[in-house]
Amino acid sequence: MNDKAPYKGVRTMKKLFYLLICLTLAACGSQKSADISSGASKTTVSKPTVTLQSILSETDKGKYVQGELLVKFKSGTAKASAQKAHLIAGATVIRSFKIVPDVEHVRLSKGLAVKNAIAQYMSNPDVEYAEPNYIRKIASTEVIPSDLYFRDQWALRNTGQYAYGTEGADIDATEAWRVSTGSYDITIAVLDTGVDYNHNDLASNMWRNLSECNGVAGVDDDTNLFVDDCAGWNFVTCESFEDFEDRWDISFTCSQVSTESNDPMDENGHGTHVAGIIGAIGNNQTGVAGVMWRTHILPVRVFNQFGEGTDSDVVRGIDYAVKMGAKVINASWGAYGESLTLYNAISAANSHGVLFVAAAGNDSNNNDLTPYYPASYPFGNIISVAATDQNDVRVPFSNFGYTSVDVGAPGTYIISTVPTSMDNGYSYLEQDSGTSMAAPHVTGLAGLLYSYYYNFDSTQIRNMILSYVNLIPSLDGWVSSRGRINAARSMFALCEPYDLTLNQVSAFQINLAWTDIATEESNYLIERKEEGGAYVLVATLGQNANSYPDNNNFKDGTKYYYRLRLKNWIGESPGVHDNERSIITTLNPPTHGHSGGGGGCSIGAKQNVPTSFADASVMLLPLLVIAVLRRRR
Ligand SMILES: [Ca+2]
Ligand SMILES: [Ca+2]
Ligand SMILES: [Ca+2]
Ligand SMILES: [Ca+2]
Repeated sequence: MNDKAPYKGVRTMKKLFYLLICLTLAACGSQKSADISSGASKTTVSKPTVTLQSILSETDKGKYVQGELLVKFKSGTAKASAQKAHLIAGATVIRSFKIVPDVEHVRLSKGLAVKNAIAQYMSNPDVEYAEPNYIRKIASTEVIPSDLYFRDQWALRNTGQYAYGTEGADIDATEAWRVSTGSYDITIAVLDTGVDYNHNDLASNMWRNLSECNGVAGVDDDTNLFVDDCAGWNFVTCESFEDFEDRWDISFTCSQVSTESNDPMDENGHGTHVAGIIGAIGNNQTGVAGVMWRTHILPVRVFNQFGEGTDSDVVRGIDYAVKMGAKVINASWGAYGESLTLYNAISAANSHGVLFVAAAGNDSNNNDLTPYYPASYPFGNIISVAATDQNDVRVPFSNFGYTSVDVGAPGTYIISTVPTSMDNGYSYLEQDSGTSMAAPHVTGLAGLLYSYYYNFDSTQIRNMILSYVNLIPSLDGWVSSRGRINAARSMFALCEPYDLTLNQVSAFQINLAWTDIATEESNYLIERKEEGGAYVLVATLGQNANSYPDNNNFKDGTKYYYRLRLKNWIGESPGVHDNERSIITTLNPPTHGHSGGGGGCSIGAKQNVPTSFADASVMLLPLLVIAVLRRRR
């Protein structure tokens, strides 16, 4: 008896121990199956429970063919019963499938909505399910927005769809949008005829001075010396110029004096068209898509209803744009005659790091010989833009200049927003086409680049645009970069990998692996930090690197972060937060074939923190039981 009691106790303990081990394994096993079912490589899949509700809720998510269904009858359903079901729905069978027996592809009677037909079939006890014939498409490397007129925006994606265009003669916007579609943090000033800030394809992308919009009328709430400047500012002091011809000369006077105001509404159309090219709301099933789908456009009205303005008004506008934090100023205008005041204003914008994108002009002029201003000022922040057409040919009337014009961009047959009062809000605005429409494509790209390479200055953004163009013959010798902008080449130049994985293989090594998607890097920079610490550079690799074994004396149970940055002569990528990964180290990381964890329940790489933590605590349970057992003995 004396011997038996402790023996029985130990046996109970052992039972408890095995039970816990089993529970542990079960926990790991369930974790594993949960991981697999959420991943791509499904092995065994339990059949989804089909209800009318589950089918209808799926129906709302996809595109499908009107007037068709795929109907599955329960196996063993008599052919006559199936035919009767079709008869009730007024449907005819198009075909059936060998690989999925009992499924029939049916055509519905005219006017019967797919959802109603599904409900009808699902009420039949012989029917296992009835579902829409969904439309799928090839997995694409492009991002195609839903905007109604996007198909006409050849400048962004040219499939030869417009005016006998050439497929591929575009700025590759749909590929660039894989990296970024813009950011509300980027303010773009449109110095122009104003902008229709109420346009429904622009409104939510318009800059707002919130302290004024929510402030007191008549009071300069943000003390920027402009009272009630909620939506921008109108600097125009002359609404109409009149010319007087005398014997020797033509002189101009203002025939309709106006006073500046807090209303930058566009009365011409030009400014709204420019704004839409830069930043019409993208993917909203409405109108057009801007190069930036989201941004903040600051309307600075410096040109009157006839598209004319003076340097004195323009300079005030530049001052305002700089003061209100614009990253880029779009100047789709200019003239001959060098103004020192305009020179000084753009020089000041340059010293504030503001990029100045200027139209090269529309007079077939060589700007190297006869400068056109502001495009021809020699500042490092100016990008001077010539116009190309839908066949990647320089527009004949576009100004050029091998030293003074920088780059080409699409400028003809450009559909964009105009004030809602004109042409129902969208127009090609052919009377203004050319470099006026080319410049905002470059401005939009600058904004797109700023939204990803947020650490870059105006010189670096300018270099990213001018260095990664598509060389085109009709610009060779005509503009300094010899090419037309390419948004994808610029955006992907130093693009950080999105799929970094970490795998601890020993106490001294963590392996890093990723896909190299950057196209213009000279080096990869591997950076590591401990939780709460600062990143340190641990290695510099060459171009196209995609893995790295990080050897280090890792601390046990410590969270390490990694990120990859890329660099070349232009600069170093920012270290985008989304691309950062972390791992918690373990003293004895599981090696391949290790059985202790059971059921492939491994700790470490590719798992999120809570999962790792849960696994760790579950695995500690048996140790705890052993400890208890030993103490009892
Ligand atoms: Ca103010
Ligand atoms: Ca106010
Ligand atoms: Ca739109
Ligand atoms: Ca690469």
